[in-house]
Amino acid sequence: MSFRREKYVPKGGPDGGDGGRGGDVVFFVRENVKTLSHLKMQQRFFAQNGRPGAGRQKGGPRGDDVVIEVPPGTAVFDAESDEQLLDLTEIGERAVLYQGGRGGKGNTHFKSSRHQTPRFAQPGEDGVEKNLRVELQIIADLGFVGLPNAGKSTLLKVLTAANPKIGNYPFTTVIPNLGVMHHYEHDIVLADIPGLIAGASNGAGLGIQFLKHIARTRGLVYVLDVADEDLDASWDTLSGELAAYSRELVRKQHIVLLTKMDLVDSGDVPRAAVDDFIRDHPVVTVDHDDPDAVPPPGSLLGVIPVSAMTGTGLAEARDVMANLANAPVGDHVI
Ligand SMILES: Nc1nc2c(ncn2[C@@H]2O[C@H](COP(=O)(O)OP(=O)(O)OP(=O)(O)O)[C@@H](O)[C@H]2O)c(=O)[nH]1
Ligand SMILES: [Mg+2]
Repeated sequence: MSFRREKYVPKGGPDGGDGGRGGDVVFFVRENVKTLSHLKMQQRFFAQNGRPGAGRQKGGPRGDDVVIEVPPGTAVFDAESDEQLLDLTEIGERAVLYQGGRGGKGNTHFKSSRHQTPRFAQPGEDGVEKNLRVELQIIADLGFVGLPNAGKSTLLKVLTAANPKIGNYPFTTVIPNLGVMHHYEHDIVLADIPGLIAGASNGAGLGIQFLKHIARTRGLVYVLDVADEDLDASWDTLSGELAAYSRELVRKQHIVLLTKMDLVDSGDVPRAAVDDFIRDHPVVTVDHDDPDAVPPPGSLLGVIPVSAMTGTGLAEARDVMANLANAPVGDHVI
């Protein structure tokens, strides 16, 4: 996209008024705008030039603003420097990205006792022309994180109406999937991102570039495969990579789903590994009826054994996930 604003250069007569200001470039967050697809149709936006000043010291009217409507979750970047310019999350938010250029000064300003008939006026400021990149960052309530092949997409499929690709190989998911989980009167948006591997925070694998998609979630759902050789090692890899990526992710409340429990029930995987994990990872209990009971940031609020295949534990998982999505976010400092 490209924005262009121009300034009128007034050529007032001897009693010339000032030129009007150029219009502003404004982003406006509108609730019923859901995507950025309209920006694919129109890629260039112009705020209007200020209008010329006129004789008899009449000032020119201001140029019209250009207002670009975007959904909540829109981030605006300078396409050249990659600097983030706007982070638009609130419905109704109105952000002036560039102010219209100042109007020219009519020649009446240059009258003086020695210069009774000034034959010059000051030109208005030139407008700016910028290339911007506009990105919609998903605002899900909860984000799944897990190693590749852990079963994240399968859980999204059974918990929501989403139909993500599922495969018995790593990196089946290459772009994030979203699904809506209905839980009583609440709709909870879940984000499934590609699997993370050790070194992801330094660029290994696929997942880390998608962590920004879960950066705004209210909570994280770690998905661990009970068939993993060492559940603790899987946990350490995931939490280590998230910590290396950003402190903010570590401060999120989270739960663990120990998935593929059907493999334990069938005897293919020893139950002891699951019991040990639950024993070694105590959860913080929260009194949901007490509004002041806010657990500290980064609390583990549940460890639930589940199976997407048989449905074991999914009812409890839904309840715990709903609590996580609606949990108050504390402002403790750690
Ligand atoms: N036995 C069993 N297998 C499961 C279960 N959930 C998922 N699987 C299998 O595990 C494999 C991986 O599942 P996915 O849901 O694609 O895993 P993922 O975590 O999304 O994987 P990536 O997208 O590659 O990170 C598939 O073969 C699934 O059928 C389960 O509850 N029990
Ligand atoms: Mg997947």
